[in-house]
Amino acid sequence: MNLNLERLINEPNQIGTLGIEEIQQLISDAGALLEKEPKLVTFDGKKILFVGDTHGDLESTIPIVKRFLGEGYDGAVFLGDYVDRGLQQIENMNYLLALKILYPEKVLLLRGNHETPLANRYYGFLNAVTTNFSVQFYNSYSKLFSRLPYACMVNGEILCLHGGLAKGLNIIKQIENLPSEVEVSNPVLFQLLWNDPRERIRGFVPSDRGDGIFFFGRDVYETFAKNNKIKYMIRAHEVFPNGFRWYFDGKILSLFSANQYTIPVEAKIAELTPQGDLRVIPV
Ligand SMILES: [Mn+2]
Repeated sequence: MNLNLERLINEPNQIGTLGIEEIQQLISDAGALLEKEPKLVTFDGKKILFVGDTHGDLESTIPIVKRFLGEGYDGAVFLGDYVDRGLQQIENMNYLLALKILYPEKVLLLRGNHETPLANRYYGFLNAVTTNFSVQFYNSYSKLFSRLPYACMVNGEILCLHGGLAKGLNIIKQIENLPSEVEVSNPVLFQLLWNDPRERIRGFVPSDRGDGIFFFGRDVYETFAKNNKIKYMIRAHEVFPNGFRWYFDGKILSLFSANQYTIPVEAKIAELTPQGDLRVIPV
């Protein structure tokens, strides 16, 4: 069996017609690629697209991918949270896996806190996969999720990750040694996927998201950025009605890229322009 990936990307309505064997092939081909990727990916390019949470909203992912393919981008960094909550979680994930397999060097899929069984048990993906396929099949996805990279350094100065900085993370290279866990137990990894920045706090403050999750203040970010020579951080994980927020006077860009969500959102993505600016773009 040979999937026509190009056709799949160009005719997204095909993605909902895939059978279990075809999806298994997507998972295994993407898994083989991800197994070779480091947990901290380095990526260089002049024109790069950044995408926040899509949460099963294939209707938002399609125009984003179309833009990526049509406008001469050197790469696209997806910041995690592809599944849970939305109407087409399986389709959204499979569509992005097909894109990754077609453009393995240009497309980067980072892990979000929703690429874990902990989130999938409560927010819909486990249910979607078991209803349509089986519990065993869900395990193929969760194993794949454990292989996703945790962060990306773009042009040596833009740090991309899903959630935020973590207690105990001082040097960016530490991310390289974080484990590939299906159930996330490493506290630094857990916080990378779950933490959020906050403007008017100092240090780390417990988050209302749950145990072991923290808000981090500007002081935490500035120390980390100085020690690791980071110019910007781009992350996702938080929803805003207008789809984005700049934290700490333009140092951290937070993106949310699903138009259809539990609240109305004007979804946004961002691009690094060849001039070196970060530009926020509507989806
Ligand atoms: Mn998230």
